[in-house]
Amino acid sequence: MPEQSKPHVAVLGLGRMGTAIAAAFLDAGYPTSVWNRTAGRADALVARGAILASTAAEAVEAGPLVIAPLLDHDAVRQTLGSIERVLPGRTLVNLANSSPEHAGELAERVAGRGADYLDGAMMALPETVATQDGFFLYSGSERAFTSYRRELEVMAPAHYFGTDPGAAEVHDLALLGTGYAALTGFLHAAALLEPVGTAPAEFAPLAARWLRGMADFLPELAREAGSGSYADGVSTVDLNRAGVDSLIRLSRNSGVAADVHEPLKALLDERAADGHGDDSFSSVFELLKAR
Ligand code: FVH
Repeated sequence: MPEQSKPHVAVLGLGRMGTAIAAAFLDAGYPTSVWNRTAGRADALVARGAILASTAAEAVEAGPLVIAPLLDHDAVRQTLGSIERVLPGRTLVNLANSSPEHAGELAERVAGRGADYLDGAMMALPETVATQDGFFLYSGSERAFTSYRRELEVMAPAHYFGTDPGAAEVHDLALLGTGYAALTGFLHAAALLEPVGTAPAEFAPLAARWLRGMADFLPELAREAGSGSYADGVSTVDLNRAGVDSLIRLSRNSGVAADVHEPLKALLDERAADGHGDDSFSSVFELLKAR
C-alpha cells in the first residue's frame, strides 16, 4: 500500500515546546514551516530541513495544518490577528496553556474565518515530546481531530474530549489539581522529616513507591465515587480521620505548617458528623462535587 502523503505543517512559536514539536515533525518526515516572533530561534531547525517563514501568515499559507505552542492566550490572540486573513480552510491547533473561556472565544473567532479549531493541552515536557511518556489532550472540531489524528500523534499520544472547545482545558486543570495535591503532600512530608534527620532526597524514592501504590487505588476510588456506593470500602472515614488528626498534631508539635491537611480533616469531620463515619474514605466526594 502506498504511504499516505504527509501534509505541510506550520509551527508558530519556537519556545521550548515549539522547538521540540517542530523537530518531531521533521524527524517524522513532514514538510515543516516554522515561525517565531523573535528571530534566531529557528537556526537549528532550519539546519535539519525546516522552512523558515518571515511572518506567521507566510508559515500558515504553506499548508493546511497550523500548530501553535505559544506562551499564553494573549500570544495566541495577537498572532491570530496576523494570520486570520490566510486561515480559511485550514486547521489551527492551539497548544498554549489557556482556560475553557479563552478556548471558547478562540474557537468562535477561528470558525468565523472558515477554519477548524482544536484546543490542546500538553501533558508533556520538551524532552517527552514524541515519546510515550507525555500525552496531549484535545477538544473542539471533531473533523480536525479525525483528519489530523496521525499528525497529532507525531507530537504525543492524543486524547480527544469532544466538541466543547474548553473540555481539554478542564481536563488539563483536573490533572494539574491531582498532581498539585500529591506534590504538596510530598513537600509537607519532607518538612516533617527534616527535624528527624531524613533529607528530602532520601525520602523521595520511598514517597514515589508509595504514590505508585496509591495510583493503583484510583480505580476503586473511581468506582465508589461513580456509583455513589460507599458501604464496602476498606478504608473508612473514621479510620482516616484518626490518621489525618495524628498527622496534623505531629505537624503542630514539630513546628511544621499543618495547613495542607486541615481542609481534608474538615471534610472527614463533616462526613462523620453527618453519620457517615463507617463509609469509605472516597465518600468525601459527596461534599466536593457540584451541588
Ligand atoms: N515548558 C514546559 O515544560 C511546559 C510543559 C507543559 C506545557 N507548557 C505550556 O506550553 C506552552 C509553551 O511553553 P514553552 O515552555 O514552550 O514556552 P517558552 O519557551 O517560553 O516559549 C514561548 C513561545 O511563545 C512566543 N511568544 C510569547 N509571547 C508572544 C507574543 N505576544 N506573540 C507571539 N509569540 C509570542 C515566544 O516567542 P519569543 O519570545 O521567542 O519571541 C516563544 O516562541 C505554554 O503555554 C506553557 O504553559 C510548557
